Amino acid sequence: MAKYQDLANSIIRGDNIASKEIAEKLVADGVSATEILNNGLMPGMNVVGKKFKANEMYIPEVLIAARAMHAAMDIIKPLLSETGEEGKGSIAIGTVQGDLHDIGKNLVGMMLEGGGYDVVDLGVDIPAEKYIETIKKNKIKVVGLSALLTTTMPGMKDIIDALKADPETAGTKVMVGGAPLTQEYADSIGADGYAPDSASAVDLADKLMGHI
Ligand code: B1M
Repeated sequence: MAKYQDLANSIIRGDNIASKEIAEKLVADGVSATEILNNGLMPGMNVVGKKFKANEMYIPEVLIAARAMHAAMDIIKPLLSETGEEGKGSIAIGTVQGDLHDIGKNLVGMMLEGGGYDVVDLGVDIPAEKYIETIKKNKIKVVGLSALLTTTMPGMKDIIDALKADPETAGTKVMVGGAPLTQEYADSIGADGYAPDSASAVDLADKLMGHI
């Protein structure tokens, strides 16, 4: 559909007004949030990633693209949350210390909310102490760690070790995700689960929370 390409293009050129309007139009036409995400937003962000890597786009342009992505995500968020499921418990999520990437983490948060969870979103650049404090305060059983950089991935192990070292948080299950991660890496740092994308993050949360 040409509208999907228009949406992807609006992300690539960082036009947050157009991305919002096209997302609104697609929603009004009855297109599902998942289709908008998979056919418009993700392809757009993938092009941004490729151009960034090839030095054809620079940080300011990527940030503007991220703003356009968030503008469209705000439109589809209520649809992602409309599954009718509720009351499955609280999950805390955050991007690990040193890492400012939050688009994927925000998507995971939206999908978890849609899956019936109360999500405590800590934000980005989160040190171990902050996860521990939040887990204790909110009696969190599952915490999600996101990392997009190979340089910040190792910080996940430090957080997992810190959680295990504290009797009050030792039983908390840890799920990890982010583009550079693999199941093997997740296993090697002692995570309880790895999800490659936001949809499988909900299945994983259900498993870790004992719902399936
Ligand atoms: Co960054 N960046 N960036 N960047 N950036 C990457 C990650 C990079 C791969 C680009 C590249 O070179 N091709 C590269 C990392 C290379 C590496 O580590 N080997 C990179 C770099 C190098 C950097 C800087 C160091 C650049 C610099 O300063 N020289 C810098 C670091 C800043 C920092 O964090 N300290 C930097 C900065 C930025 C911006 C600020 C400009 C911006 C972030 C804006 C924002 O997030 N608000 C940015 C962006 C946007 C990207 C790319 C282009 C896109 C990331 C994204 O949002 N993807 C990215 C290239 C790429 O990935 N193709 C890149 C879309 C998103 C929906 O996917 O985040 O993978 P993703 O999330 C997925 C899954 O991974 C999974 O589900 C999500 C949905 O399906 N998932 C989870 C994610 N978290 C999960 C948690 C879970 C479960 C699943 O459980 C808890």
